[in-house]
Amino acid sequence: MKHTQHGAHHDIDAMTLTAEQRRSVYDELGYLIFRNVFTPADIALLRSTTQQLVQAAAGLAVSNERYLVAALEDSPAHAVRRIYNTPSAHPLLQAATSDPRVLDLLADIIGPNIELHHGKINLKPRSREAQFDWHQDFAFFPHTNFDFIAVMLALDAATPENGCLTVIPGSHKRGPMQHIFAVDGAYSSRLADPSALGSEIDWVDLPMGAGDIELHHCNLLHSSRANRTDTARTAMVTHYRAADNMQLGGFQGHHGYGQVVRGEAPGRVRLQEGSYFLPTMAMRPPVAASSEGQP
Ligand SMILES: O=C(O)CCC(=O)C(=O)O
Repeated sequence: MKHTQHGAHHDIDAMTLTAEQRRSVYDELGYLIFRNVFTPADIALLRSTTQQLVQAAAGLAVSNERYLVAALEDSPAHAVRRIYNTPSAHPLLQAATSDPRVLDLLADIIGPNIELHHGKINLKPRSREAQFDWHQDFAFFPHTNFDFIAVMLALDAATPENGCLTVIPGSHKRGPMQHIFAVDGAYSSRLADPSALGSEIDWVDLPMGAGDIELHHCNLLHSSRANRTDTARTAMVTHYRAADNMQLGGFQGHHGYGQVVRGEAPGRVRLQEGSYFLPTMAMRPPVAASSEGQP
């Protein structure tokens, strides 16, 4: 896979933009990057908490409801590639999911009433399995509208070499696409129509520094490659939605699911006109020994 170079707009620090400018860049590109939102001290704490949780999984060779493990290359051992359900994993991680710095950024985009959907930590041990195929998050968690956002907080620097996020800017405007889900004991989905990925020249890598935040629209096509280095690439990924957005299919019921983290529940639902594919897996929380449908 060829790696594209970063275009000029990808170096913009959305921290320097007004709320109106942030909305307009988000509408155009489908994502925003905010630099240095969390301090080095915050990141050190979140990283050591993550390390404690990873150490607690030492020797685990089969995934369970807390950990997704991957087979290492050139070694019979396994390593953690995901910690599920961060809001229930540790009080510090729970606090990070409702951190006002994050919610302030979100409020500019999806409004004052915000619900938590689910949270996880993605790690990239040196394993071919620790990568993400191209997908839209909406396909896994279809909702009544598109105010459903993933927030990625980098706990380590992410580079093209260690598997930073790659996106197709503007792809969210094409709306939800059909995904094919596979039940093979590991995360697996693919786009029904791979031609939607277009030309690699339009793919953009999003390097991040520890403490940076990337947020993206639920219909933004994104992926990330396996880590080809010995440098860690850890990211806390939390999904939020506007409180008038209701889920139509896919997994629900993660810890903290539907919790209002900012504002209030308006007691009504907003519908985005359209016809959407429902994921082909049952509506249930993640299950031991299978990460089926966990983007
Ligand atoms: O951690 C990454 O690089 C990608 C994460 C992602 O796409 C996801 O969790 O849905």
